[in-house]
Parts: sequence; C-alpha cells; structure tokens
Amino acid sequence: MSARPSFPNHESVIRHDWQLDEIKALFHLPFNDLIFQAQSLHRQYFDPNEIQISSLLSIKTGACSEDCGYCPQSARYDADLQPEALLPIEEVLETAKRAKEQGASRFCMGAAWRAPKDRDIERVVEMVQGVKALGMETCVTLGMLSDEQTKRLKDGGLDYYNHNLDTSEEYYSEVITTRTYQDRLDTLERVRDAGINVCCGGIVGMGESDDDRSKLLQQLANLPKHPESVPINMLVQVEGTPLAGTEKLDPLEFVKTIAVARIMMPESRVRLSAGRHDMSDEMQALCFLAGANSIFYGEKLLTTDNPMTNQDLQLFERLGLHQGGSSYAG
Ligand code: SAM
Ligand code: DTB
Ligand code: SF4
Repeated sequence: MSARPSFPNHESVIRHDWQLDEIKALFHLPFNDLIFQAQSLHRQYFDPNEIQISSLLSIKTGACSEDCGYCPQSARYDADLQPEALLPIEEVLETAKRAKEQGASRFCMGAAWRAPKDRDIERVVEMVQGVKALGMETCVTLGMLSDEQTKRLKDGGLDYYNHNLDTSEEYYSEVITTRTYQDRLDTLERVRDAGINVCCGGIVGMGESDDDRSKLLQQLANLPKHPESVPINMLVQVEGTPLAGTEKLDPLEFVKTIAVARIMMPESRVRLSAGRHDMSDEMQALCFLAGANSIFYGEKLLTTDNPMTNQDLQLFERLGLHQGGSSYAG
C-alpha cells in the first residue's frame, strides 16, 4: 500500500487503522517528501510557529522497584543518583512558580513509582491543585493507576496524565520485565475513560529496529483516541543503566520519526522530549519543521540535563517561534 496523499480531508487523516506497511512506506519516502507532507499537515492543524512549553519536576526520585533498562531511577542499577522521598508541596509550588515565570504553560510532575499508594495520590492531588491555582496546566506521571486513583486525580482537577508505551510490544520485553505492555495499555484506557487528557509516547535510540519504531507509532495512532500529547524521547544514555553504550540512532531517523508521528496524529502535540541536550540547534530546527510543536523546558528533565533556558529562548528567537498552546490565559 502506498503512503497517504499530501492534502487529504479530515476524515481520512484522523485514522485509527494504520497498517504497518503504510507506516514503513512513510519512513521510506525521500526525506524532503516526508518532511513536506508532515509540515503541510502540520499547517492545517496548528500555527506552524507556535510551540507549547512544559517544565518537568521529579517529585519523588530514584529507588524505583522497576527494571526499565533506560532509567537511572531504578533501584536495580548503579546510576549516580541521590534518591529523594516525595517532595514537600511548598517546594513543588515554588518550582512551578519559577517555571511559569520562565515561560512554561504546563507543569509536569514525575514520580519514580511502579504505582502510587492511595496516600500518595492525596498528596499529588494537593500539588495539582496548587499548580492549577498558579494558572498552569498540570500533568503527572506516577506509574500504573487503579480505577479509584484515576478518578481521584480527575476529580482533583488533573489536566494530563503521562504514561508512555516506550517502544513496540515486541521490543518492550527486551527493555522492561517487571510490568507488561498490557499493563500500560490498561492504565492508558483508565486515564482516557476518566476524561483526563492523555500524554503518551516513547523512546527511540534504545537499539530497537526500524520496524519497532513503526510499530510504536502504530500502537499510539491506533488507540481509540490519539493521545493529546505525544512525547518522542531520544534515549538519554546514563552510566550504570543497561542501555548505556547502545549504538546511537542516526539523528535523521529521529527527525523522520517525528515527521511520521505528525502525519499519523495530526491533531496531537508532538513533543521533542528527552535528548535535546545533545542535539544541535539545527537538528532541533529540523524536528520543528517535521512537526514537533512542544518541548520540555528548564535546565533539568527529571534527573538528567536539558538545555539552559536562555539557550532555548535564543533558539526560539532565531527560528521566529513563539510560545502558545495553553488552555489558560496567563
Ligand atoms: N515511574 C513512572 C513510569 O515509569 O511510568 C513515571 C516516571 S518515568 C521516569 C517517565 C518516562 O520517562 C518513562 O516512561 C520513559 O519513557 C522516560 N524516560 C526515563 N528515562 C529515560 C531516559 N534515560 N531517556 C529517555 N527517556 C526516559
Ligand atoms: C516523557 O516522555 N519524558 C519525560 C516525561 N515524559 C516524564 C521524562 C524524560 C526523562 C529523561 C531521563 C531523566 O531525566 O531522568
Ligand atoms: Fe521506575 Fe518509571 Fe524509571 Fe521505570 S521509568 S524504573 S517505573 S521511574
């Protein structure tokens, strides 16, 4: 089957029936044709010069029971990391306030849990309410959720829940053995059914095959509703984790992954996520051209480095990009 035409109508563009050969055909397009198609669709759905800005904070760090092979926060690996218990709410709100002053519209709080306990959820709900009161959108990523916990987060006013599929179902078990792909799909279904916006994407550069990247995007786009945010992370290789030393992915394959995600999920915010610290300005510019329209902003991701804020602001200036996309006025 051939790739979709360049300017199809809305009904044929928002699809949930993507076949693997169609996705592979997109990846096999000449680079210029692929980027043109992605940028053309991007312009039908978004202001092409607008970027949504999220800031991250690790509210509970390290000592995680899971064995995700990429993650410095797993207790099983010997990454140079200081574990920290759940932060006091005052500290979280101070950080959120600074993030807002620096220009972020969404504040994402991440916790190194397999799954939160009910008493954790109550504290997270307080944080969500405090951050919302600052006039920011809220996102949390806490691991697997029960029905009751999901409902509590929704009732507490949470805007987005981040839970990544990470990779293809086939490659997943090479990277994580302590929970299944289906566990992740179940949590995503709970979040969707509760009416919370879904933030779901993956990581590339983990040694996966070309097909694995296509299959990850297939899983994401064939969910009953496309995630509102799709973070595409380039693996940040952290010394001491099993995936440190993995052969680096060709940067142009990363750009192509962004472009194919944009084509398959034209209404979603595709986020140029982890890995920007090691990307040149030119590479990031290509990612924006390919349809990325969101970033993580601030000098830290969860535990690893992100570009300095002044460097990002300069890049925005040089590229004529402006911040937008928040549902809040301020
Ligand atoms: N513990 C929760 C969970 O796993 O769902 C939430 C926090 S976890 C750190 C959030 C996401 O960060 C992971 O699903 C993964 O996609 C991403 N991540 C973690 N370590 C990474 C790394 N070294 N490089 C790129 N992405 C990473
Ligand atoms: C996502 O997809 N990427 C962010 C966020 N969601 C939680 C996390 C990236 C973490 C990178 C490694 C670290 O800083 O610990
Ligand atoms: Fe724990 Fe999340 Fe890291 Fe996996 S990705 S080890 S669940 S913090």
